[in-house]
Amino acid sequence: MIWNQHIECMSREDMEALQLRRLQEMVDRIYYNVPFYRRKLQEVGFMPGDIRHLSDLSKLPFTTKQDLRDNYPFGIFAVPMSEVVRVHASSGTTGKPTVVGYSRKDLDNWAEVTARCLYMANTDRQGVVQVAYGYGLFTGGLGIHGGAERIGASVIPMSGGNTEKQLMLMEDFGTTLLGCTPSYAMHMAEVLEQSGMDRSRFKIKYGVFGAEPWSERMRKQIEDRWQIKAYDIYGLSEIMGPGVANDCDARKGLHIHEDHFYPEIIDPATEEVLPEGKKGELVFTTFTKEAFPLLRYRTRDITALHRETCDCGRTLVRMDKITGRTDDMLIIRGVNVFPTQVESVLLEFGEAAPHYQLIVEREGTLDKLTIEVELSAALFSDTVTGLSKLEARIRRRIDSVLGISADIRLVEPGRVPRFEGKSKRVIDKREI
Ligand code: DLL
Repeated sequence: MIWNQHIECMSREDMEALQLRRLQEMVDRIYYNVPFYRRKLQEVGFMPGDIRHLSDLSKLPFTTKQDLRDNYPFGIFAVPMSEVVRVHASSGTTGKPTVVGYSRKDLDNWAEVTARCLYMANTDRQGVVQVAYGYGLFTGGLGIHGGAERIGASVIPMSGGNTEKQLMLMEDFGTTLLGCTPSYAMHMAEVLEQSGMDRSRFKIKYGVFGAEPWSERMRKQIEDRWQIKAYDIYGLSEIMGPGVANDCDARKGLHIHEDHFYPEIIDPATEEVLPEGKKGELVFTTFTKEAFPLLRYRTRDITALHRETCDCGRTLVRMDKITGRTDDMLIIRGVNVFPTQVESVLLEFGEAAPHYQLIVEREGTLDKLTIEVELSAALFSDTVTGLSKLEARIRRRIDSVLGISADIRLVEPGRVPRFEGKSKRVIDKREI
């Protein structure tokens, strides 16, 4: 199902013409309306009217998270507060949050792109959408909510947590699509299995999961345990919130709504733009945002782009499933690893539950990784020899697939924390 055939299946030529026009308007707007950007653009000798090709974008400066912090709270807004109808914020681990603003038109465009995502996940006005992303300053809840209302589905605005009630209403209200983080979907599946409720009484068929990296193996586990189709939804508050991209039934990456958000991939070290298909840091320029436009925002997310037409018929550029963020990457004795790579190896073992945490410590000048892996309930009663054999098998597999040595600590079911929102997989004791 395609929500906006005209845009989502537009020829590359027409899309690029639209993007160029929108980029020219956007750069002019920030030049005249945002002193922060005027300064930045003047520093590189840019004059309004200088954008003649899309590739001219690569001459313009980046925006970083630090720029947003330096201009806290509303310093980069491009419209007066009387035009701002909503603010959201992402809670950083330290200090002040990153604040983002929306005009009425921005909310309208947000609902449009999120509607496209829900259509990709086979949900239309017949759908009953249970939103178990957090409502509040986090963009997840209200973002999905807006898209679901736009398509005319029936929305159940649950927010995160209260798992038993989520399940009860899911059964009673006939939810067909669930939106939440993949880690919470996993936790809900677990509570459902333990509750003795009858899965056949549920109508759920689809899920849109995101807000954190998750592996293909985690997707398989969620699909098997829930007996649903799980779609990957991506976004970040700085650019809009959920709905920047979503995957379709072809599962060949996530379609980016590039008529609103223009992606580039750069080498994070040299800041050079990389060619199609090469992995690097994802950078976004917003074309249509009025209240909080961003020029070449460095997301720190790592992916690659693909522009050939998808099997689903959409021509929208696709990005690979995000494997991690530049700031999530662990360097264990010189080897780079992302938590999702560890997750993928652990889930090869049927005996391991999909709950784990990575503990990184420093011993002298070397980093030491301990992986806490939760056992499935069935295996927990195994003999000590059985368990130490499993531990050795996991250690060898981590070593051979990822090239790192890690201590494996098998723990009893329920020991690793569960999450209602974004999960915390890494405990980095090196910073303490
Ligand atoms: O997490 C927005 C969102 C809400 C997306 C609900 C999807 C669903 P932030 O809190 O600003 O916004 O966090 C954004 O989360 O830069 C990625 O690192 C990560 N992220 C979001 N979606 C995915 C995904 C929301 N599908 C940051 N896969 C982003 C991997 C994701 N990482």
